[in-house]
Amino acid sequence: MTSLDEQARAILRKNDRGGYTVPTDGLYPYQWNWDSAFAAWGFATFDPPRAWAELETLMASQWDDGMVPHIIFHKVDPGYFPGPDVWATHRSPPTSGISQPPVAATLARLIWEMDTEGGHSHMAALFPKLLRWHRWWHETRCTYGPAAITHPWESGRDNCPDWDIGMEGVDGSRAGDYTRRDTGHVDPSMRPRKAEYDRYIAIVQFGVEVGWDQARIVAEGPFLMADPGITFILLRAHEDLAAIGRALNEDVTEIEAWAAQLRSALPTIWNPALGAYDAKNLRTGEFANVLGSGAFLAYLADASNPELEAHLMRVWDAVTYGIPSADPEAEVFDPRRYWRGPTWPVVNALMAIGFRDAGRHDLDARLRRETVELIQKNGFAEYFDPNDATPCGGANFTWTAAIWLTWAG
Ligand code: 9WN
Repeated sequence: MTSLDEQARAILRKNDRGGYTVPTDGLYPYQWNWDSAFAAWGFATFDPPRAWAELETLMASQWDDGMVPHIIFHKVDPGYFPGPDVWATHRSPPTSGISQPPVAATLARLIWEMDTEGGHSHMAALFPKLLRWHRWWHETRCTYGPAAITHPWESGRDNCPDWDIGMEGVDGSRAGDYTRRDTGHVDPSMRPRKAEYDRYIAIVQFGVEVGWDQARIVAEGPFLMADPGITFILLRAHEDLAAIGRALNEDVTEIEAWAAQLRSALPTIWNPALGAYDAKNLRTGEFANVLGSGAFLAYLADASNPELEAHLMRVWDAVTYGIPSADPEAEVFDPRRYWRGPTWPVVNALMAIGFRDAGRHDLDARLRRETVELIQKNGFAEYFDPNDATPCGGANFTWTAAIWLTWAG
């Protein structure tokens, strides 16, 4: 029996397609944005040059406007839907037309700390690209204050109840006929339902219709919601990018201003009725009234408070393993359905970065212990049932292996 460290390294090697890593074989055959940044962090523990290569491949697909897309379709694979033909962004290599949580600067900073000398030239070359991407977030997605998403897939927490009120306004009947591939790879009861998938596709179709004009998508698109998760991730990433810039003797005034502006917008996503940060439909101004993992990412940006912490302890104590993606006491809670209850080791790892920085070693130690137990019991699954540790979604998952090597194991 090989050790879990060895198994984790083998997963990263096996999911390596040459310069980029797929999240898992079969279900996700392309390069995904935030998965790739976690893969790089994992590689940094045993192969720093490969870690930098991962970030470089990701940033090489940056659009002219600065956006770094959520999927890069390096080699067409019929095993995933929607593929490049549906997204129709007409790029080479083909990409999707939305972005994903900007964890790259935060993880690049950690990788650089692990490879200070060897990583210097890589970090210096990546800095201007990360800067352009952060400018894109600021100018294109933060026009309402907090970070907005134009598609649930942009949040990375695709199917979480946070987006239900925004999805109600999307006409899924426009999607027409199509064949899903995800439900052929994993148990359909763990995946989003057809009604949600129809809407995902309809939102993509709108992007295609307007030629992926991001300003029009924000102004007129069928879905626009403030995402607490991305808001905290971006705020933290701005601060990490500024720290990287200072170490490189770059002028970081612009980045500091973005961070200050984003921090000052946090009260607009605090829902007093819920007593927590909350997603908000930016078309109507209505809060989702849903307590989810996005709110708890506040720790990553040093933005938690006692009221939020009381909720965190309540939802955490209500399950056995890890922090659940939705409130176990809420009606919508579904312990195995995609982002509607299960715990994600990768999200636990992000929260733990915040716990540690806040000096909350008690919370870090508990989360680590529970995440280790999940992986020891049931392997490197994409996510887990937080009540009984059932492994869910894809197996041999890149980011679960990566956070084992960097944090949990
Ligand atoms: C759509 C790859 C990605 C993750 C997301 C996760 C899931 C895709 C899907 O898989 O999303 O982007 O088809 O379900 O929700 O966070 O990056 O692992």
